[in-house]
Amino acid sequence: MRIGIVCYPTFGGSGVVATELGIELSKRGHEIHFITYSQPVRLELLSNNVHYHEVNVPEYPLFLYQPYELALSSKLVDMVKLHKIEVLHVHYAIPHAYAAYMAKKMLQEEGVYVPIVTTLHGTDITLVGSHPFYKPAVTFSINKSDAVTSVSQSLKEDTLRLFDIKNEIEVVPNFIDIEKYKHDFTDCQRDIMANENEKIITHISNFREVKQIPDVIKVFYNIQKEMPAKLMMVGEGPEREPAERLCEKLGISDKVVFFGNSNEIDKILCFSDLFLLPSVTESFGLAALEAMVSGVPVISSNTGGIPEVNIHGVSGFLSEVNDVDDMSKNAIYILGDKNQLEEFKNNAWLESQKFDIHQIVPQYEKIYEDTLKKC
Ligand code: GMT
Repeated sequence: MRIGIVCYPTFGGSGVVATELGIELSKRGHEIHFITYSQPVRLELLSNNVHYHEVNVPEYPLFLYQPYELALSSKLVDMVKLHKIEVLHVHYAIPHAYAAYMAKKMLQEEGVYVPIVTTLHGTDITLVGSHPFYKPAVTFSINKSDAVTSVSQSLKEDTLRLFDIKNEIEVVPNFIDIEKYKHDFTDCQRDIMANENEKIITHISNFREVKQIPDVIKVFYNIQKEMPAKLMMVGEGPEREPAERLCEKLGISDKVVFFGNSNEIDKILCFSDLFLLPSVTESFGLAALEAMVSGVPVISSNTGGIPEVNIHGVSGFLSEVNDVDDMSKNAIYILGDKNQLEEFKNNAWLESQKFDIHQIVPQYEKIYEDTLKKC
C-alpha cells in the first residue's frame, strides 16, 4: 500500500510511534510518505520506500496566526495525487484529523477517494482536545474519520466520556521494536555515569507540567538518602529549569545529570536500574515501555493507560498521583535487594514483550485494508 503518515515530528511519544510505525511498514513492503513540518526526529534513514514531504507555512505579516491546517490540507491533496497515496494515517486529532478531512473533501471534488485513519494519543483528547475551544472540531474530526484507533483502553474510555462519539474506536496499543533494544549489556558504559555501588535512576519526558517533574526529584531525594544513587534526567521542556533549581535547593545537584533531548535513550536505559514516571495523566506511557524493554523496572503513577503497561508488583509499582512517599518506598524496596532488583528487571523485560512491533503493526495493516475495502 502507499500510506501517508501525518504526525508531530518532535520528541513526543506520538511522533515516535508514528515514525517507528512508518519504518516498520516500509520494511513490510509498503511505500510510506511522512507529511509534516520537519523531518521526524527518529527518522534517520530515508529510502526508496520512505519519503518525507515538508509542509511549509509561508509567513505573512497580516496573519497573527499562520494557518498550518490550511497548508497541511493543501499539501495532503498534492501528495495524495502526486504519489497516488491510498490511505492517510493521521496521528493526533488536533489539527491533523481535521486537516485530513478537508483534504479528503477537496480530493473527492476531483474524483479521488482516500480514507482517513485517525490515531488518538492522549494530549489531543485529555489535555487539549476537550477544551471547549476545540471540542466541536475534535468531535467532528473523530466522527468523520474512516477508522479511529486509540493507544489504550483507558484513552478509548476517556474519549467516549468526553466527546459525543458515533464512530467505533479500536484499541491498538503502542509497540516497541524489541530487536533495537537487544544490547550486549557489557557495552553499557555504566562506569562513565556512576560508580559501581551507585544505583542509576532515570526519567525521560518532554518536561511538561503533566509529567510532575518535582515528584521525580523528590522520589530520587528519598532514594539517595537510603543508598548511593544518581539520577539521569533526559529531555527538554518548560519544567527543566525549575527542576534544576529544586535539585540545587535540596543539595543534590552533584547527583543529577540533565541530558537535554537525546536520540540515544536506548544507551541511557541500558545502564539504568529504575525508571520514574509520576505523571498526572498518561494515555499509555511509551517511555515506561521503552524502559521495560531495556529491562528497567518502573515506578509510576496509577493513572490513564499506565496500568495497561506497568504491572503492579511485577514490572514495577503503581502509586496514586503525587504520592511521593509510596513511590519512594516502592523504589527503595526494588533497589534495596540485589536479587529482587534482578527479578523486577527480568519481569519488566518479559512484560514488554506483549507490545512487540511484529504483533501490533499487522493490526494497523488490517485497518488500512478494511477502510480501503469500504470505498
Ligand atoms: O506526553 C507526552 O510525552 C507527549 C504525548 C504526545 O502527544 O506525543 O504523548 C502521548 O502519546 C504517547 C504515544 O501514544 C503516549 O505514550 C503518552 O502517554 C501520551 N501523553 C499523554 O497522554 C499525556
